[in-house]
Amino acid sequence: MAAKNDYNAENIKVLEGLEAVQKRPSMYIGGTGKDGLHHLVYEVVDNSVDESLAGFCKNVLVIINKDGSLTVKDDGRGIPVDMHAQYKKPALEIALTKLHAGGKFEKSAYAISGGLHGVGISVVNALSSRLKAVVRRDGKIYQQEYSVGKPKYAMKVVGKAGKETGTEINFIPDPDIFSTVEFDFAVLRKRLQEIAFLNPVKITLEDKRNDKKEIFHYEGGLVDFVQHINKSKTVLHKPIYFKRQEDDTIVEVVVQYNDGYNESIFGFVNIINTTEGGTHVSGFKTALTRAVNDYIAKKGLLKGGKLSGDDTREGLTAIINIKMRDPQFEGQTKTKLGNSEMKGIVDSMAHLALTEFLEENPTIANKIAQKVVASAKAREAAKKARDLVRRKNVIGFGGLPGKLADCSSKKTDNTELYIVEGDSAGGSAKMGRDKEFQAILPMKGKTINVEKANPTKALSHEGITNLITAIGTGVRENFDISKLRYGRVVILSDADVDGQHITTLLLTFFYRYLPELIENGNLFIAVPPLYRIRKKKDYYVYNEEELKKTIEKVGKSEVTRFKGLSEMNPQQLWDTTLDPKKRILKKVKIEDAVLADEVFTMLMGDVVGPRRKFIEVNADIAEVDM
Ligand code: 0RA
Repeated sequence: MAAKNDYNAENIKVLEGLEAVQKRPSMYIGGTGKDGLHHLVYEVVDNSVDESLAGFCKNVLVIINKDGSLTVKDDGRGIPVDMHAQYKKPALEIALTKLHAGGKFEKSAYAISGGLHGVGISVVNALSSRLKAVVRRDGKIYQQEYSVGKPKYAMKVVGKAGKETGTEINFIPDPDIFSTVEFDFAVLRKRLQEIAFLNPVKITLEDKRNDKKEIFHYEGGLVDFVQHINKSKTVLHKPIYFKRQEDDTIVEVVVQYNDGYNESIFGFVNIINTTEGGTHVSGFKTALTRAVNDYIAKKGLLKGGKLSGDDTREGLTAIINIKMRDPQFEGQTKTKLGNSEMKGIVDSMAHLALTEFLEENPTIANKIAQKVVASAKAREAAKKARDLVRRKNVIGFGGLPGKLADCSSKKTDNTELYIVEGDSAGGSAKMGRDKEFQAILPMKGKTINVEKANPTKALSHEGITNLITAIGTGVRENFDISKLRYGRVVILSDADVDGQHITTLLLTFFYRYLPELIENGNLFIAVPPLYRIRKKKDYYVYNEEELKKTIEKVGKSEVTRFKGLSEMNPQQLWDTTLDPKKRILKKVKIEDAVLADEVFTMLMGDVVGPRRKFIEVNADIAEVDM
């Protein structure tokens, strides 16, 4: 018999039917939009991955079918089909039609599960207009179909399975529940690749709508993952990898420095991407700071001085992957690990492993030492440069930059800072704004590309210092959200390629120096209109489609294309981009830190190959500005 036989039909704790899920789907899958829809897929895939972690499944196939359904097929042991003594129903039917309270029903069979993830396949069934389960076990093929969670017939044997085992779930999400029922290849691709990096399983994603197919299988696990993240960077050494286990907790870490200036640390807990960090990440940071400082002190490499945590993380890419029981998730998006014991566990494990590694690998250790000592020296120089610029910049009032037209309200909640491209548009914006709550900071020309400049240079750039001073929070290690001077920071640039370039440069700066501002939801991009249509009154439109529609509606009319913000007078600027009642603001979010880091490095960094490839692949979707 299988070793983990504590799961069988009798052991399932049955609590309630699926009505609760149908009544409040968001409680179980987070929402009923695009995210919730794809959550259904992860829910099924997670079960297959759990089966692979238990050592019984090697392949998972995910197929987006032409009929709008999705199939997840694995080669695990197959969901059990034996009869439940009390319910007189096969375990398969119970697994699919009853909600198993207290997280996963098979909790004792599987060490890990966390967050929303792991609520069970029955939730998927409840939210599917149709679902078909096929199980291959004991030489037979069993099958049952369901409609909005209810069996259409009793489980039946439909054929012989030979030696083959596994579970196959095919479902159509319920269009009465979801606002969209169209699966997105790119969304699934991203998450499935991440799962494959973190688990020893081969995942194939197939899209039958257009015959696309991708296979994710990484024998190297975390080492492959860090190389994938660093592929557009010049790395200093081969990845440093270690894995340690203590009771039920598995800590797996990979570290690789590159010649850049950015810090990229990614944390995962039970395969959940902890974008908000948490105790595992802070434990790792403490360990790294200590281990590197100890090494440098021992070798006498930084006389008298000590490295700050930031020094030891310049040019660092690290992934911390934790598997543990009962993770507590906190934070705005419930992606911050809260278990306090984890800080100490990761700290001591990582400190020991890193110290050992540095001792045993002097060549790599010296490269890292040189890198971090150089960054400590540069940081010291940057601080001096910053102090100098700050002094130059102080023109009377509270050290604010002279170019800033501040607002009169001091209430951070409803105040706004507009960063405006060009002095002339800045001038119009100063006149057109509502002085009470809107501040204007004009940005002359293109700001510096911080992806290519070291922190000393970046932080002594005048535009950047003005911006930092106006925002008030400080950057990186000095960042303090309580000092934020405006509730919204809005980038406003022209609707042309130059404007987009300026926006990208600013976004790069915010992402690298003030990511907390983005995470906190304070950063926005204003959308300027493309055309003005004049017919009795003025209409402003923001894209070609709107232009066509408006002309159709109002008849022949005078159409002007705005070339840049500077062509608008203060009133027009107010009407189109400043007035909270009419303007369009896009909120900047970091949905996927791994991807964001990759894209910024690729687009703004200095390795040309991947950028060329990106441009080739995306050329046909880019808008060309004439
Ligand atoms: C509980 C026990 C056993 C397998 C599974 C669950 C299982 C569930 C799913 C869902 C999708 N794929 C899956 N594969 C396996 C094994 C019981 C035994 O054979 O001893």
